[in-house]
Amino acid sequence: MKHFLAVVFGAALVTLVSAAGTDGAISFEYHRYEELRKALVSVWLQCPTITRIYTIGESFEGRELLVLEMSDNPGTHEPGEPEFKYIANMHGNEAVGRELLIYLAQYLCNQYQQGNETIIDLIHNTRIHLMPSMNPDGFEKAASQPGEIKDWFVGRSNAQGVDLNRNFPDLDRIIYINEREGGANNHLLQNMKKAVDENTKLAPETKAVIHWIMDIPFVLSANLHGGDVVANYPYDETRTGSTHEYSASPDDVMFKSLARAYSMYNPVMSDPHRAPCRKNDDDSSFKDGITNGGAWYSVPGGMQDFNYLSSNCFEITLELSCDKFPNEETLKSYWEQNRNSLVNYIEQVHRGVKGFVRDLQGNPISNATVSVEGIDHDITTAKDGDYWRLLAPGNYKVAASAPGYLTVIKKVAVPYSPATRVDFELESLMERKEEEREELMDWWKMMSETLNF
Ligand code: GEM
Ligand code: ZN
Repeated sequence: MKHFLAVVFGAALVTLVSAAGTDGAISFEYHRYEELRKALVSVWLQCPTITRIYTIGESFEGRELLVLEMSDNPGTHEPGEPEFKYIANMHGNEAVGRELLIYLAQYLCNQYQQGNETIIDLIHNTRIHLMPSMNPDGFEKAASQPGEIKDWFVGRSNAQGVDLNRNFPDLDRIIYINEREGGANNHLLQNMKKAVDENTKLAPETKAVIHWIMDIPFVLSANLHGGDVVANYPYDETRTGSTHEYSASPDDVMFKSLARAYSMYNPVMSDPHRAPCRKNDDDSSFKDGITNGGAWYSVPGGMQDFNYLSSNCFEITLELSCDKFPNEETLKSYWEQNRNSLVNYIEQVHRGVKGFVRDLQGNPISNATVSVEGIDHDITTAKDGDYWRLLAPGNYKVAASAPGYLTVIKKVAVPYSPATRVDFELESLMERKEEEREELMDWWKMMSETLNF
């Protein structure tokens, strides 16, 4: 189908004509920084009621860390609606994920307008945040190398030479101590925002993303990389410090299921006969197109585990292409390989248990703890008392608790999807004390009347 789309962009009239290498309004080419901005603005102009562009900060060289949000209510967290994010290009030389997120934005907007019900439901029930580039400085450096073949490392780090996927606070080390000696099992950076701001070792890109993770109640995320083809899940850092060692998180079962939900829809990633990217690659830990991070190789200070250990957000790492910066002509085939995976993975945010925690008067209790028996990783309620607890199918005992309230425990059966709705009403201990006092008074009155004094 030929598309002719004219959109007013600033004062200029930008005309996009479909040609070879395009799919609807998607044009499969690389986008430099200015082109990336324009591509996001075009999506916003085409779908203004379901999109918003915002920035979470600036790179070291002053480029904006742009996000396109897609939701039926852009700009607001709707109580009960889960939030999802994709981050790409944190290694500036890994270009495929960056392009795929631009194409995904264009695709979701097109499909929404064309009445695709799956996409309409997804956008109405999810707040989706797409960040095509976490390292725009690195990308410009990688992209400005002459010729088609790019160096394997140029542009990987940010402009200060920092590898952003080694720059996050190493919370794995803390959780491994807490596992042995007792201590918090999540939200390890609570009340430490100031320490983050003052830490001179953190790159501006890292700081901006840390604040983003801490400020928005994200439930699920993926971090798009290149250089191999696999869906990688926590933990990334090994317990003993050895280079290769399976490093299960408390949510190992769910993480495997999430990684599979991506790999299984990608015919290349899930192909059991796929040849390794390079002859001597050690991908012996890959099965069904997924791997545990530590089993592959240990990564300290990564973003994936930081999400899981500092917030309620579950993140996996997607390696999308053997080449980090492949020829432009191959971009369309990467889109075709990953399109269904990208959409299906967003759908995973609607699994497990979700609901609200409130007091007996119906007031929301924010920051209440939701814990699952047998899984040593608690999540907390957001501002409106809403929570989302991703869980694989099974029977669970779920508890909601908050300081000053009596804990409530419920038995829940969880199917593969959709999420089971479970609300909690917590009785405040103050109310309980008042009730007990009144009961005691009644008893005393009755006794005194009976005994007649
Ligand atoms: C990786 S990140 C994915 C792999 N994680 C583990 N634990 N092996 C990195 O940051 O080194 C690969 C990449 O750069 O894409
Ligand atoms: Zn990478």
